[in-house]
Amino acid sequence: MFGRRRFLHTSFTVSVGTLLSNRIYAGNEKKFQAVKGKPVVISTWNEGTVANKAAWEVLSKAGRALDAVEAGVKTTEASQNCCVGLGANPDRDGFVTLDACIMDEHFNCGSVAFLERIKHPISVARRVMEKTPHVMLVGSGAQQFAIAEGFPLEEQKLSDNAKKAYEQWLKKSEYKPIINIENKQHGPYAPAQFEDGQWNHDTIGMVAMDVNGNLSGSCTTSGMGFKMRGRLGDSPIIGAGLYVDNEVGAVTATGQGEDVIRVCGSHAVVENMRRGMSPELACRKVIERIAKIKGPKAKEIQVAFIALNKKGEVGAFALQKGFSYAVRNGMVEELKQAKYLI
Ligand code: SD4
Repeated sequence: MFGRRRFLHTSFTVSVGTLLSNRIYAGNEKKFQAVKGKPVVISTWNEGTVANKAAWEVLSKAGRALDAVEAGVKTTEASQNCCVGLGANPDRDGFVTLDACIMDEHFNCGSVAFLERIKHPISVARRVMEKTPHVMLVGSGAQQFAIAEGFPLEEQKLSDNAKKAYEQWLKKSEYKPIINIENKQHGPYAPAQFEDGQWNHDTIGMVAMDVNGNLSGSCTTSGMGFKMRGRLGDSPIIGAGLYVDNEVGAVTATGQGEDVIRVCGSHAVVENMRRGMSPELACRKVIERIAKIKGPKAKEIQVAFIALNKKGEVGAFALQKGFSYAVRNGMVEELKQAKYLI
């Protein structure tokens, strides 16, 4: 499925405006004539390519960015994925708990966290935004709201993949519920990186600009695999895992949520763009700040940001090697490897 996409090994800021200004898209969406810098969608990790397709269905028909970012990440929530949706890895007590947030072009935002047994947390987050006077609902309250809104309560059950991974983790972590709380080596968190080199996360964050130039973003995750029960990362927190300012740009984050939260990561990247930085530089500056704060411990974690500015330029930057992000607009559909610091 990735065969027809171009894999670039170096990342650079893509001026979508430049790419599109002279060109009419002549692929499957023949009817759609892309205009300067828009529409465009970017999202985190390899799964982003699939999610972008669903978002593009909306954007290419002149739909709203908000609808695109919801539709896009719903595909990941519905897929078998280690780190998004009900098929994902559980917390250390064996329960899948989901976090998500969404933000539109008017600073409207909605979020759910520590949500169990609901297949599409991103859509519940949108309902929180649209139907309540609140921004965040968590835990059983969020679940209760979801049920009242007609979302089915799914079975309390791990996917086959998650069950295997959990059993494996229990063995390797020498899991001891109480002692591990104080055990810095094995708990309360699972390692940020597994022995095979894979990062212990793969959240999907997506930001998009529609044909009218409006920005929106979404972010959805099961959080760190084998996390402490009740733990929340950055993903459901507006300003940390996601931020949208329709005059400036939209940003989302992935990686070790604790370290994104402490610098209000996505908001900080947007503010850098407000001061005139390109999306990539704006991401880089916040990654550098995290690296400075962490010192030598920065080597133990991964954090990455993707950003889109009002001109339709996109960029990304990661702390470590191995972060990919997917870009889609009227002429580009590709998975890119982000530049990194360490
Ligand atoms: C979290 N930021 O819960 C999420 C995890 C993640 O890629 O993004 N993984 O901390």
